[in-house]
Formats: sequence, structure tokens, C-alpha cells
Amino acid sequence: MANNRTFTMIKPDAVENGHIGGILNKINAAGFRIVAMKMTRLSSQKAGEFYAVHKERPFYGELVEFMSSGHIVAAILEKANAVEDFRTLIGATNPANAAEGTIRKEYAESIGRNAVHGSDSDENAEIEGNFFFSGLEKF
Ligand code: DAT
Ligand code: MG
Repeated sequence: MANNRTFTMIKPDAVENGHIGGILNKINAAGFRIVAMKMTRLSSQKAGEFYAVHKERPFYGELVEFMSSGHIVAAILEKANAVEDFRTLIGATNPANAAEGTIRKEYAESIGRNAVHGSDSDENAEIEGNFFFSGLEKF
């Protein structure tokens, strides 16, 4: 399959706990090329926009509060079959269900504080990458 792209964030729990390096090592070891990357912080308004698809869910308020509670690292990653392979690399949303060797198994604290985001489709990868990066930043 041709190379394509996904979008990820290292979430505030993992940044706070000193796991940026460990998570980037796993991403590199799995064969992803880092196309663009920045450390930044989401306002609660921006976090709410990013996760707007979940706004009717009971955990939305908690999710927005957590995602705006500290710094995050946003990145665009490239690899053959990037979206699906990255979802495999991060593991299940709830780390209690995450497979051995996955990023969430190793670094997530709980279903809410689960260390990393990964796009769930090619379309959302494009939308989410554009949320953080301009055209000039993602060659
Ligand atoms: P994923 O991040 O695996 O794509 P998702 O899109 O269903 O999961 O949910 C987005 C984030 O919302 C998830 O990473 C953590 C949080 N979340 C999901 N379900 C939750 C729950 N039952 N309780 C608390 N937070 C939850
Ligand atoms: Mg999701």
C-alpha cells in the first residue's frame, strides 16, 4: 500500500510523566517518518473543537479539561497503511485492554489519561493534521 499519513498527539499525562522520548522511540521503531511535530498547549475552546465529535458523550467535559490541562506534542506521521498501523501501535482506548507492546499498555494511566491520540480514518487524519499544521509545515 502507498505511503499515507496519520495524526497523533502525545497527551498531557505522558508529557507530564516524561514519556515523550519513550513514545517517539516506539513510533520510530515501528517505521513511521515524522513529517511535522510541535509542542503546544490547547485552550479548552480548542480542545473542545478538536473533540467536537464526542460532545454528546458523558466524558466530553472531562476529556476537554484533561486535554487542555498541560502541554501536548502534536505530530503528523507517514508510513504505508499509517492510520491502521498506528492504531495497532497505540493499542485499545482503555489501557486495561491494550495489547502487550503497545504505547497505551506501556504509558497510559487510565481510559481518560491514555497517553496518545491516533486518527481513526484517512479523512480525519487530514482534518486533524490541518488543525495544528499549515501547508508549509507538513512537507
Ligand atoms: P480513541 O482515543 O482510542 O480513538 P475515542 O475516540 O473513543 O478513543 O475517545 C477519545 C478519547 O476520549 C479517548 O482517547 C479517551 C476519552 N474517552 C473515551 N472513552 C472514555 C470513557 N469511557 N471515559 C473517559 N474518557 C474516555
Ligand atoms: Mg478516536
